[in-house]
Amino acid sequence: MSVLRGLYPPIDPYDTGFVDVGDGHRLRYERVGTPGAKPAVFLHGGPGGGISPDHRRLFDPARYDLLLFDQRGCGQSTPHAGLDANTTWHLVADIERLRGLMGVRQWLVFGGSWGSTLALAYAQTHPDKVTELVLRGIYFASPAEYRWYYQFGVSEIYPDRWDDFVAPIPENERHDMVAAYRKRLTSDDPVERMKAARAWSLWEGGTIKLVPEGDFIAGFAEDEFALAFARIENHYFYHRAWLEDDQLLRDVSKIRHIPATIVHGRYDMPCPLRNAWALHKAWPEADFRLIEAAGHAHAEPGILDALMRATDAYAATR
Ligand code: STX
Repeated sequence: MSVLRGLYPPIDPYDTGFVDVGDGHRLRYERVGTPGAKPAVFLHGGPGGGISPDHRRLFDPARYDLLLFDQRGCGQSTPHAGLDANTTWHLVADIERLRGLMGVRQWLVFGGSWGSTLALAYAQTHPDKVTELVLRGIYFASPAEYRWYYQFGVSEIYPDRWDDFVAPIPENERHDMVAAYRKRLTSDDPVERMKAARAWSLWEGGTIKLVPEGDFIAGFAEDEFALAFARIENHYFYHRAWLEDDQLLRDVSKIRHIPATIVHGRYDMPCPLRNAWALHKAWPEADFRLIEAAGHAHAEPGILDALMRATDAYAATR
C-alpha cells in the first residue's frame, strides 16, 4: 500500500480582513496560496466550528488561491455567537458575496461535515458558480440525523459520554434534547449558558474521532469556542437548518454535472454513513471514497489522504 498523504506545510495567509455582510454581521476571511491561481473556497463545519490554521493546508499553495472564512457568529467573526440573521440561506448569500469580492467567476467548493451541507445548498442554488465539489462527512441536516446523534443512537455507542451530555437536562425534558438545550443556550444567565455550551460541545468533541484523543477533546470545552459552536449548532438544528426534509438529496439533479469527490468514514458518529451512501447512489458520477477505518474528523489518516488526493487531482484541471 502506498504512503498516506498528509497536510501541506504550515502557511500564513497572504491577506486577511473582515467583510461587512449586513444585519450587523462581520465575517473574518483569510486568503492563502498564490493570488490568481485556481480559486477555491473552504467551508467549515459545525455550524459554528470556525476555521483553523490546519484547514489552509488542505490545498497546494502553489496551485490554489484559497479563501477561508468564519461563518456568521463564530471564529473571529462578529457578533460572537450571534444568532440573529444567521441561517443557511444567509450563509449561501455570504459565499456569493465573497466570491464577488474575490473577483472570480467560479470556484472549487470544499466542505466537511456541516460544510458539506452548506456546499450542497450553495451548489444547488448557484450551480454555475461551482467548478468542482470536494465533500467530506456528508450531512443533510435532517431530523433523522439529529435524532441519531442527539436523541437515540450514538447514545448506545458512547453511553459514558452520553451521561455527561444529558447531565445538564432534567429527566422530564430529555425527550427533546435539542429543545431542552436551546432553552439553556439562550438563557439570560451566562453561567447556565456556558455550562450547557460546554456539555453540548464536549459531546461532539468526544465522539468525532474513531479513537478519541484527550487534547483534541479538551479544545471543545474552551469557553469562546464552546459558546459559539453550541449556540449556533443548536440554533440551526432546532430550525432544521431551514431546509425541507431530504431537500439536499432531492436536488442532486441540479449538480450532477459538476465533478465531485465524496469522502466518508464508516464510523462517522455525527454524520452516519447512510446519508453519504444515499448521496453516492443518487450521484453515481461522483468519486465516492468510503474510508473503512475512520470516524468523522478531517484529520483522520484515511480521510485526510483522500482529501489531499482530491484537491491535488482537481488542481491539475484548470
Ligand atoms: N455537526 C457536524 C459538524 O459539522 C453535527 C462538525 N462536527 N465537528 C465539527 O464540525 C468541527 C470539527 C468543525 C468542530
